[in-house]
Amino acid sequence: MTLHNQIQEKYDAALNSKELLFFETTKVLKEVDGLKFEITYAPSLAKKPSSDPTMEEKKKIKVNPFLPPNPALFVQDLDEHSVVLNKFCIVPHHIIVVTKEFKSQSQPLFPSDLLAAWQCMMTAFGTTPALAFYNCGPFSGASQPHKHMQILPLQGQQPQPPIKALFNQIQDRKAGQIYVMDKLPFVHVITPLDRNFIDSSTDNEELGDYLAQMFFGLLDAMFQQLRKHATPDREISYNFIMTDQFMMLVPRSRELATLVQENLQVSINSLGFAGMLLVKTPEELAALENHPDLMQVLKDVAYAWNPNADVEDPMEQ
Ligand code: B4P
Repeated sequence: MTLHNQIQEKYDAALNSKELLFFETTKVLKEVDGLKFEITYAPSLAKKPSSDPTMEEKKKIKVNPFLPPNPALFVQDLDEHSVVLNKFCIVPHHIIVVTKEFKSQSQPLFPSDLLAAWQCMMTAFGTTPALAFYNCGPFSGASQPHKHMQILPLQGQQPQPPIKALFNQIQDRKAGQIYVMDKLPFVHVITPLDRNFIDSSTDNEELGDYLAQMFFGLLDAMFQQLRKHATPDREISYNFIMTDQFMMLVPRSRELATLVQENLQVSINSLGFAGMLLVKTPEELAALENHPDLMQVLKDVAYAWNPNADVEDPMEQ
């Protein structure tokens, strides 16, 4: 049976047995600087038990939902990873690719991680495009300290994440080159992937090595940008986004964005930097809908891009 079919079967069974909780949502689109942000409002998610404790408290409680995964949510074993259904999902068939052995969510992604994520992204949802993401480190929006990547099918009106519109504006982009996008007011790096190489590769080791080469090149560039634009005073957390076209990294300064006027805080994970924001209360929804500049919300939890840091930055587009 294909991974796609296994996910569908397992999802239906887990939903029926209530081992998997699906939360109804409504969406609001809000355009800022060419980025059509998608704000997802999931009111019943506010009642999810695991959304209460902080990551530190969870570490103390020492409940690891991925070791072992709940059999009702387990889909398939890969070499070093297991594919598991997301217990708390707002997008049907959302999967999590977890390491079989405990590894830290503060580690970078290695060839086997990236290969597993890529292969799942390509096969888990049939022809529906997908987005992979990794919330790395304590300020990244991650709630589980066991290493896991997440993969979402991109259904509905937008078959690509909103950030793709800005990626498309990079002139004469070349696979493997690292770019920054001048509409984003925070430190980030993005690189197009070489689909000709990937699609012609028949060797998993070669493919994993290629993806890791792109990832570590990007990580190195992210640290270079960070050194130029900020003076981080804490361990570096970051968000990673991968589609079938590109990889992107954003270093994080904090997990919660403060919506000052409303005196509210919202948690932002990697999806926020793909242009997909999640809110759980009407107050949070109103605050984001009425916010004069959603880019500032992202900047608040990232590191500000200093336009004077290096005017001749060769990466700038
Ligand atoms: P993390 O990387 O640690 O954290 P997260 O994705 O930010 O989700 P969080 O746990 O903070 O939940 P939130 O209410 O913000 O990922 C942990 C993953 O493990 C999550 O996917 C979690 O649901 C899952 N999980 C926890 N316990 C589990 C168990 N026992 N078995 C299996 N899986 C378990 O967000 C809820 C969900 O909505 C998350 O999946 C989140 O990624 C997703 N989401 C957030 N923003 C979204 C958006 N804009 N669009 C679509 N989905 C979005």
